[in-house]
Amino acid sequence: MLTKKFDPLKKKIFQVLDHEGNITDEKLVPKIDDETLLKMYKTMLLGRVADTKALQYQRQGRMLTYAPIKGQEAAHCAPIAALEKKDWMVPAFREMAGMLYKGADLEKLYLYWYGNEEGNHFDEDLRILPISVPIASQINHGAGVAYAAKYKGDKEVAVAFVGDGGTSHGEFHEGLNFAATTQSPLIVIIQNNQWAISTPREVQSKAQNLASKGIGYGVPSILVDGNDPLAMFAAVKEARKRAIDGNGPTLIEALTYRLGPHTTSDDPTIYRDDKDLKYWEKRDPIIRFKKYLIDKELLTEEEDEKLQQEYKDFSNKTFKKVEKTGLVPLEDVFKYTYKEMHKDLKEQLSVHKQLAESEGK
Ligand SMILES: Cc1ncc(C[n+]2csc(CCOP(=O)(O)OP(=O)(O)O)c2C)c(N)n1
Ligand SMILES: [Mg+2]
Repeated sequence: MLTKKFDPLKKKIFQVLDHEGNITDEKLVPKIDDETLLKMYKTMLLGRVADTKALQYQRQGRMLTYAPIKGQEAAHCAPIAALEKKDWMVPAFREMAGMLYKGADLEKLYLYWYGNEEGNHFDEDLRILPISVPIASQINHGAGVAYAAKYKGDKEVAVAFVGDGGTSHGEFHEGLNFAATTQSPLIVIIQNNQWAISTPREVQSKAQNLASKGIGYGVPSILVDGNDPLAMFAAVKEARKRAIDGNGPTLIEALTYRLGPHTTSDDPTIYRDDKDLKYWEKRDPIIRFKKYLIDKELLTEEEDEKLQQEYKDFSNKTFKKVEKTGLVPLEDVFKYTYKEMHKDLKEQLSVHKQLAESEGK
């Protein structure tokens, strides 16, 4: 059992591919058919290209705001590849490649970051909960969904995502404890990108690693190289089996790195050492996975270049479609945050209207 073999209290980290994309131990390689391997890679690559493009659109003043995923594609896409269609995804806000893998359209995802909540409403069949910005809310939501599945006797699991910073939040602990005591089929993935905005991981928590936080709740826990798609896939497959067999939740810490800014409002050059960035750029999950697939003769450099161009064109075409919908009126932000506008919101709306009038808008 991986959670026993790689004990987070002994600081062991589970890895299948080394930093260059070579297999560390053949026995650890999970069984994944070629079609799935290629789908995983292509979705991670689409995520990377669509992400780079989104940053550009925002800088051009065409997109409201955006939270980049660069560097974290394996940490959140490989877990989704290890699920069944009927399983639930409970995203935070930095899981675009995973959402694409689960079947969300890029158009919807761009629409959301364009500022339209319609982009956060997915077909029910996809079983993707809305993007949820309140930190660690995903763990309570996920625990609830998982408990419901158990209550109904449905053989399905929920996978909830949280950041390293989110593990300091109450809801992380409440949700994990609830799932443990009810033995609900929940898999929690901590995308430890080593920053909570500008707060580094070492300042965030004195725990030796974040996976160890599950031990206190009696939850099998594992620290995984989050830039290794094969290791992430294997860890989630095992966790899924445990959950389906009625043995409750698993906590997986995916050790990764946020190569970009926190959001488009952030400037990491102020607080981040360039040396760290260079170190992690060499451990890029896409480069590693590409090397593995080329060695396996499932992909060539030429095919990869073609895919990149295809995804650039697709992203541009998709975003142009989104722009045609036009920005939602700012008034909607005040009107639809709650069912009824309360006093403060009414006041804020009237200030907004006065300002808009004085600016001749
Ligand atoms: C409950 C709550 N408090 C504060 C915030 C503001 N906030 C947005 S992102 C963030 C940091 C999150 O860091 P982490 O959990 O590591 O996730 P990451 O952004 O690195 O993916 C904070 C504090 C929030 N969204 N929700
Ligand atoms: Mg973080």
